[in-house]
Amino acid sequence: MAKERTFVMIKPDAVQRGLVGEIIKRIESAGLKIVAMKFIKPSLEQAKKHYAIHEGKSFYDKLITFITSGPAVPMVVEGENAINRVRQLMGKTNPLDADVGTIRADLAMDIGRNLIHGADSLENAKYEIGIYFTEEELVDWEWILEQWIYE
Ligand code: IDP
Ligand code: MG
Repeated sequence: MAKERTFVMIKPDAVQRGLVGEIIKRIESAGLKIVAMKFIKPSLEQAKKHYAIHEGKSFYDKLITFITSGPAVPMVVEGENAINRVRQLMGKTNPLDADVGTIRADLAMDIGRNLIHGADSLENAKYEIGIYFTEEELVDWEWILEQWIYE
């Protein structure tokens, strides 16, 4: 096991629907440590960098319009296998394919309104963190509850 940092973004649909607290609650309750968080309207430049790997795909233009349409909550979270842990909490991309108990299955209806982004690899996590946060914005703090989360 390895402690990792991953990039998460609570998307504009979740903000509009008042689900920010619910989603953060699931992340916190799982035992992940928040090391950075912001409430911002992603710029076109940020969105294009973030979703560069999807450029040219059929859903790309709508995705960029959606992500830049309203406030979102980018976050950096840390924990053992944080990348896979967050992907597990999110569920599959299409809410219809996601397992019950995941954020997308429990709270979403549509692949284009699936509430949350989570990086899918260490390399992409580093890249995405760099789009939304400076090194100084990653908060170094001691979480005393950690001894009750990890053996
Ligand atoms: P992920 O968010 O589960 O990692 P990706 O394949 O990386 O899924 O796609 C990025 C985002 O693009 C998805 O979360 C979703 O919002 C959107 N998206 C992906 N595929 C489709 C599609 O077929 N139609 C509409 N939107 C899509
Ligand atoms: Mg992805």
